[in-house]
Amino acid sequence: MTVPQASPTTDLLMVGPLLPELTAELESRYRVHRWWQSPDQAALLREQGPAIRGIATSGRFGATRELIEALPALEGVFSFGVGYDSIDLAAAQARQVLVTNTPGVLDACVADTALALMLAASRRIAEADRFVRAGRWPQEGFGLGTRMSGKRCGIVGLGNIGLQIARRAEAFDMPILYTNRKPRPDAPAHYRYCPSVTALAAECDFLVLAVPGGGATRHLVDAEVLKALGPQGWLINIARGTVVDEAALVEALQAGRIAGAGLDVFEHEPATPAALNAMDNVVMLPHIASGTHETRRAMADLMLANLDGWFRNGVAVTRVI
Ligand code: 8YV
Repeated sequence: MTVPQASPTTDLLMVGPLLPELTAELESRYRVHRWWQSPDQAALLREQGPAIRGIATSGRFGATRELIEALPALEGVFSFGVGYDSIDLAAAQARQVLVTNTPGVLDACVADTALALMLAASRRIAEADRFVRAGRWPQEGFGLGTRMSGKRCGIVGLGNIGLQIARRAEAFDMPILYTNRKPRPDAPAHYRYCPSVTALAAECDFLVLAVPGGGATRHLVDAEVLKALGPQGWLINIARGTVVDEAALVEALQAGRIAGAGLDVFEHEPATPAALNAMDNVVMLPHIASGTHETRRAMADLMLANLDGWFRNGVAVTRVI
């Protein structure tokens, strides 16, 4: 994407570290203030705050009400990532501050990761890798895994990412079931709608979470849902850690109430429960579902297009509000 270089006269507050090349691009086009590295944040707000017109952030760092309210000239919060549960939308709305995210460009990679977790957990891929590296193969046999092909895939949240997961799961001959706030009218007719997460969990083998985070989905997967998923069922989470009651998940795994889990996100990430760390039937990733060179570049381009679009032409490309 070729974008003419702007003179760096617009002030941006960068909340936390972003891709190094994105940071360099931001710094060539804007006057960037690095919030997380500031030794005196109060002084930064006092001295630079009145000039700051944009917050550059990510799903990880978000933007709090305090920060949004502390910047009188703020026009927009520009986020790297599709999820915006860490951004205080009500505070932004009240200030008439726009919020942008990076939808669409990461759907394929996030869906790829969901399938990778489904296979890794059920076929014991990570555990088998550890077995070989530990030099155990010559002495011992490695036990059997669970077949994934043909099993029922239950998707919680049939948005764009959910649809991409469904398409991939169909290539593994998996019947698709889903739940959503309401049935998706453009979903293929053979995808079966279930009215609740518990009903879906009871009818599928892989329960795959693809809903947005935030208050509305907090602990959507609780002890009751896990019980319904049952001892042959696998929980896969590429959404947000907050969607799962993690204490209930640990308990269900310890009691053998579900077969295992594949998790890219955690309730208190980057911290993960010690109990999960010790379980071979749980595959854990450090929130990397969108983490490929190609997708992160596309996310960076979209974030830059939002910033440049707004500050040059008053039009952001992908607005949340
Ligand atoms: C990013 C994500 O890793 O897009 C999202 O919502 O969770 C991920 O793609 C994250 O936004 C970066 O912090």
